[in-house]
Amino acid sequence: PRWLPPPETLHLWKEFETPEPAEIKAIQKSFLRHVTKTFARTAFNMDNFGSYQGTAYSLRDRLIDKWNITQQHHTREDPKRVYYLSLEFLLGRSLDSCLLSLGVKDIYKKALDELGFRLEDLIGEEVDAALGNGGLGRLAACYMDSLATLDYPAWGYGIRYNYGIFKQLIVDGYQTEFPDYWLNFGNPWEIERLDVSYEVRFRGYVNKVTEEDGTISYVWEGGEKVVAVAYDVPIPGYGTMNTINIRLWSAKPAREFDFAMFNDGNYEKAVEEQKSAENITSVLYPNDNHMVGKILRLKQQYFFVCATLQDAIRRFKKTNRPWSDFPYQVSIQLNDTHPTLGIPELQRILIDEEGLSWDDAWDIVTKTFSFTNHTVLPEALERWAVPLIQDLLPRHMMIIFDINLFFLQKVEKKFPGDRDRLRRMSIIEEGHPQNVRMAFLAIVGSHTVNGVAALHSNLIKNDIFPDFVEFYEGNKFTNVTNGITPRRWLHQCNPALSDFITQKLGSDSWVKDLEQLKKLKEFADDAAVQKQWMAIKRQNKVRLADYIHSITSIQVSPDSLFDIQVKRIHEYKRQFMNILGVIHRYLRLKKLTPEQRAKEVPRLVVFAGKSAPGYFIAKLVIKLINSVGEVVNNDPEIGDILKVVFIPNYNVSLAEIIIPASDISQHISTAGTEASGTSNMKFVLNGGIILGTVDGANIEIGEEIGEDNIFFFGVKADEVEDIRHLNRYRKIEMDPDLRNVLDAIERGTFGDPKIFEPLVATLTVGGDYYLISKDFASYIEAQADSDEAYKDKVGWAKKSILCTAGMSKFSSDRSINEYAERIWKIKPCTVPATLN
Ligand code: OX2
Repeated sequence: PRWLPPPETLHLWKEFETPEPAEIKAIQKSFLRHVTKTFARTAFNMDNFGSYQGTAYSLRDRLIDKWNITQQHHTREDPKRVYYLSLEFLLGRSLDSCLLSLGVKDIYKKALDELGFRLEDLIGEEVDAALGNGGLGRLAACYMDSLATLDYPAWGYGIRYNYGIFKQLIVDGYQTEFPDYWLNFGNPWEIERLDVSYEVRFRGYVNKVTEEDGTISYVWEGGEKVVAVAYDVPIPGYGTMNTINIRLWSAKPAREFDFAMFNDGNYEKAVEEQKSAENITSVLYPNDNHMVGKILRLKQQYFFVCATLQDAIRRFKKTNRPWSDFPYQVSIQLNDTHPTLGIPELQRILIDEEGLSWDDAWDIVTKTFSFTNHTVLPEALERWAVPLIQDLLPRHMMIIFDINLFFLQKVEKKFPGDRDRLRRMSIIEEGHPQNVRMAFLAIVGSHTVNGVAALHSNLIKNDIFPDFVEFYEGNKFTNVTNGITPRRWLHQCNPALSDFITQKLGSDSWVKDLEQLKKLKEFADDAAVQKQWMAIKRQNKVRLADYIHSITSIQVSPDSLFDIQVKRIHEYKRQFMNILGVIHRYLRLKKLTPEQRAKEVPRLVVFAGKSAPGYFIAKLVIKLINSVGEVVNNDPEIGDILKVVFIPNYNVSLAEIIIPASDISQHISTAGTEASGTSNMKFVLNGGIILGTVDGANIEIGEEIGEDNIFFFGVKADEVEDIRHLNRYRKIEMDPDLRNVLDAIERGTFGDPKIFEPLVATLTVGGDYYLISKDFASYIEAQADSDEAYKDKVGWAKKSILCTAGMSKFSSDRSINEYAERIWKIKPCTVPATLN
């Protein structure tokens, strides 16, 4: 029976459930209470970390108040909810963003100031929550911010990895990896929910049961069980009550301890079992855009969807609605194919546990799920070996086979006798072993499939899933161009520019309504605004220069052009082409007289990004960048005219320093390979100019800000296949400038050339799959154009203003509203300040 409070005590609860007033004295009291009582510190035993903890816990109380009211309000209203399922959430730090969302940053600053602490110092004490690899995980974090801010009743679901993405150190120019044990000092931003837990089964066997009336059912039994425990991360909307939840699952052993085993003297085995359960959520797989078929990863995926669906179903069942209501109460978004096992899992629950017919169950499933594809790279498309799934999830494998059978029957009906089409469209790929094509399963089990930028959504339709487009007659496939949250990626990371924009627009309403930025266009030619605008840019460059100096001891000039490429290191993103371009520039500079050199635009080229630990070629690119930097930065003839810096351990917090400081940022993927990109949006929002290919969201950014304000180069996506084909069948004509650059490497200009042989070979004997040679001349030309443009200070300032002014479309608020209206069919549910 449920516990109910004695009515005469209700007022006591009320007092604690009502958010505290944001007053200096109240803030100081809650800060000191946490510092002394929660963390057992005193006035004479304090440091910045202690005050970070006290501040975070004080803020956490405010978050929880809002979060509780939100949850109670949603329970009362019971709106349709969206569940955003993602194996990655790259949240970064929370303190600053929470202070801003709750509108209490200034008052906290004052309160702390009076106590002798500087808020800026505390903010730097927080470790990043880095439960993601790159764009995909950060997108999920931006979407949570927008869902909360726009008052949507939404939940994020993910895994609470004990180790986030590894820490990158550069040793002798090479990437080395260190574990990111981010929970070591506690995590103020989560609430452990030992009361919310579910069992998850693996392996075992499937029992076929024939009922008296002859119907057949299946029961999945035996095997081993682990428990999923919930950890809740509140996400406050900006300037609203709505505070949504990311529920992260952590694996625990099902039984506290196997005492039978223990008593048999098998202590070690009993402990081992304990460990193997916890292993499931131990570590984030550090691959971006690349699939590795490890069994532990498959376990993570099932563990995650199994716990999540039990949680969603428990919430649905509270209101005693019929199952047919489920898709009208629940929408589930799959962030890539990683959570696709949710499709057979829901089907299994509905038929095996809830007793629905296959058809009724499948109708519910396909009305509930929708799927976002984030890549066209073949090595990133998930395929799991049938025997692996059969062993780990025997009942799911049966269900996947049945889903496939019924699906192919429909294909056969629509295209009779087309054997090759059936082979192409089968969810099961023939081979030794057979494989499950997870994207096909996700498409068949979803009502809507979207790509993440216009070009990418077209490539999905025309190049990677054309048979499915034909089969579903164009329905099902759509585009939702990615977006970024303007809260973190302008208001928080660039406070000077944010204040200036607010001043010029006369209001800060742009923070929640990015359409307002369009009004900045009026100021593009205003000399005073231009001056102030570029002064802010310079401040941000000084901040980055200081950071670079503190980390690498390299002195860079804030008066040079800051040319930045920061993202995961990947061949398709072509950091290799960038550094080859740098070498080309260096060789050219070396041929100039000192007088000629003095007329050049000084340039700082910044790289940052992690390589997957097992990605040999990507790691060599890092080494080459550092070797080139070593030579160039120490060449007295070159001085400030060219500097090359690799900043180690790129993460969200570093991005917040780097992005506002760019003059140019590079987004130079081979056309058709970068689905969208999202850092391109962040740079331009901060008044940086893109030098990039006609790829991903670069194209739409160009449309919005105007082609005069972006440096495009390179072949178009529809030319790539033909060029690759030719490259395979004839000797590649190496661009002569590129040949020179490779000669310099091979001469040993940047150290032992043997080291770089495998890298150089990708361009020569390797067939240059990413078309670096083909694009090299136009890349160099675009770089020269950017030098010329930078000399015109007024013209550049105008471009920069027009960049920011044109970015309205790329707010994640716009993306989320599109998903909500067109795909999830959910409406905002405004949470009142207090409940009565
Ligand atoms: C990334 C894509 O590579 C990137 O282009 C996109 O902007 C981002 O997802 C968010 O949509 N893993 N990471 C991605 O795709 C996959 C798969």
